Amino acid sequence: MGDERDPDERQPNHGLVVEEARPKLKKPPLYQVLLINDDYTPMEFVVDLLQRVFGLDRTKATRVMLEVHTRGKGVCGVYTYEIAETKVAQATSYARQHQHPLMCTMEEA
Ligand code: TYC
Repeated sequence: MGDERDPDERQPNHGLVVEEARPKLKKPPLYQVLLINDDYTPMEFVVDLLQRVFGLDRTKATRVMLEVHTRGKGVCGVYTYEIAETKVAQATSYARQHQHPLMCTMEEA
């Protein structure tokens, strides 16, 4: 007697190798948040801001502040788009509340 099963059950893939589709999880683009130097914002205020907004310890905050002061700009942190936007908004708002002209921007890493 013959095999009565459905042909698809006997050879479901018809001899083809079938691979699972790989889950399409793309890494999100990352953005550097930058401080830009100016001549007016006090150094101590910048160090304080880097600690409050970017969670840096005092040593790292001082290092970033001096990088900005001497080279014109420096990286405060690297984040996904919406986190970076929020950090820029928080830093700018905090500086304006204290009447400082500090500039904070973001760019794709
Ligand atoms: N250049 C400023 C000063 O001499 C210090 C400063 C550092 C300002 C970093 C802005 O993002 C900045 N007081």
